[in-house]
Amino acid sequence: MATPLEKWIEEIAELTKPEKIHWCDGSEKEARELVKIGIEKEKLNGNPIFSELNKTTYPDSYLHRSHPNDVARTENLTFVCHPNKEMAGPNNNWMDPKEAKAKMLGLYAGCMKGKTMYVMPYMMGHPDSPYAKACVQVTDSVYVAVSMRIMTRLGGKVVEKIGSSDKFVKGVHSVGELDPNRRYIMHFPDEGLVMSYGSGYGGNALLGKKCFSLRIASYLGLKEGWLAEHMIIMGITGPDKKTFYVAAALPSACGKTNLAMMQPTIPGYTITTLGDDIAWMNVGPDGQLYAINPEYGFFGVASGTSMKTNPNMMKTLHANKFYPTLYTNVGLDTDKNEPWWEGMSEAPKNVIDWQGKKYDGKEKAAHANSRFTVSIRNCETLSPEEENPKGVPISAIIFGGRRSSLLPLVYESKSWQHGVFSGSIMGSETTAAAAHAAGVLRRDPMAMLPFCGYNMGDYFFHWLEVGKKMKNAPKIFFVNWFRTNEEGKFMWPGFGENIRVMKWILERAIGKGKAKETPIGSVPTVDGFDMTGLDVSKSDMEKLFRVNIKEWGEEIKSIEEHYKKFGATMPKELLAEYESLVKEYEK
Ligand code: SAT
Ligand code: MN
Repeated sequence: MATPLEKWIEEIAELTKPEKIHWCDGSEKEARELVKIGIEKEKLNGNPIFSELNKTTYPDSYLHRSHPNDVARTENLTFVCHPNKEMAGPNNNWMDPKEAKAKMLGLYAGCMKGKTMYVMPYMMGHPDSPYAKACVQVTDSVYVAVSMRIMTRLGGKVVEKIGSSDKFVKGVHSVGELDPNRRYIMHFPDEGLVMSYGSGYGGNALLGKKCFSLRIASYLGLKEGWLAEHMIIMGITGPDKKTFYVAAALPSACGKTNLAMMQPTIPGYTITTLGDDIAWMNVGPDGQLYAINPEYGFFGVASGTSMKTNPNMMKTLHANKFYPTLYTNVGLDTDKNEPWWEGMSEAPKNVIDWQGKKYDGKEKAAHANSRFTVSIRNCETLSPEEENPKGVPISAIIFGGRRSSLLPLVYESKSWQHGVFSGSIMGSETTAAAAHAAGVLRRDPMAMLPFCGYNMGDYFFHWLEVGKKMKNAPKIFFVNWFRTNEEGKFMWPGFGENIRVMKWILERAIGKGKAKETPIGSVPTVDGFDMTGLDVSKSDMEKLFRVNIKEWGEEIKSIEEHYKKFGATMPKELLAEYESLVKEYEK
């Protein structure tokens, strides 16, 4: 008797008509064979799928160039197909599930003719974790198959684990013609199914990542009482050798991965890394909040990563413990056959850019969204708790954003509800690197706007509900590394110095530490903040902690506009928090 998994694979093969079906076992031998196919046989836009980099300085590392029209997630082509539009909310594109299915079946018909279909059984989370989920993705891309080995716990005993059950998360992926007009990423939350066509890139194609672990999982979390969040997880160990764990959500261009791997500047402190992108958080049997990282690798932005911004990531990229490491859309130093990107070092003499053209310093060598894909097992700062199936207890939740004014370096929310309010109004100013004008504020609640798989008003409500289930809810903080002074200069040095902020957060989390109350929450007092050996003037520190509610007029108007978008689904508790902020302003 065929199992539901075997039947499903048969159905997909019937539809897509691959020449061969390859069930991935996740072994290194297999990965080496797939890479070889990508070097010798398959091409993309005239380039081999993989080219081997310098064997000595970048062993087991490969360059991949994607199609120039396929270099980032495509939110406009991403749909969440709930039975009705209201469930998807104003934060998602919606299509009727029947219509979406019909569209995808049309695109998939015969799309793998002459190709191999890779069947990838994988776990999101440790296989023994009560919070892990068994998944199966098919793909016709060897780049995706190799990437999934790095990013997930692929193969092993997953097929056995699924057995005769039909409860596994399904992903169907084909690169199709890489035609943006025939590109869709469709989510079917009720079926635990993702269908993706026409893109081979990152979050569009590695369906265990944003598609499942955030969009579908956030909806599962709503039904099952847990949280799937766009958060890093890190451990912080102080001089007393006690380790505390925090989870943090920061919008893009705020140094999220750098924070997860930071090198602390205060003696006696070390950090350990558990994840740089996604956290699944459940209330454990003891009423505490526990987090696991469902992923097993980093898909990090290469541009700007350096020994200064993230030395631990640079070391991770050279660790060469787990095969292989991929570089996508970076530049290439042709003398050394090494990857190169802006921010890494001075430009080498001979570079070709991410599209293979000679680099002349006018256009960027690496695409702004160039990436590396590397196993978390290579991580220099990996936490030993990464493999703990129970996850780690979370002492503090941190939200953040890039704000040049108004928001202090750090503040502590007054309660769980007030913390949810601060997450719900979270926003970041755009940087010049993005396609749009610099300095425009974009609200991105909990850094989940593109990833919440259902109506965001209901999501806020769910956060409030989870808070009520906990005995000992973590305190919620907000950080802003980007406040500027009168000359427009950043006042806070950031990077490894951020440990000082973490230290204060942990002191507050255990009911210690000095703080001053303000209308938006508590901020550090200058004498209660570790400034030993820090090159920031006392007056800048005072400015960094300053909250002047009289400056909040525009902000309040903008929050009102933001909340209006979610209409009647906005929880009344958050509207009440908004009202009390207005009262403080009007006082
Ligand atoms: O492409 S991914 O979604 O994996 C990365 C990102 O855009 O954040
Ligand atoms: Mn992300």
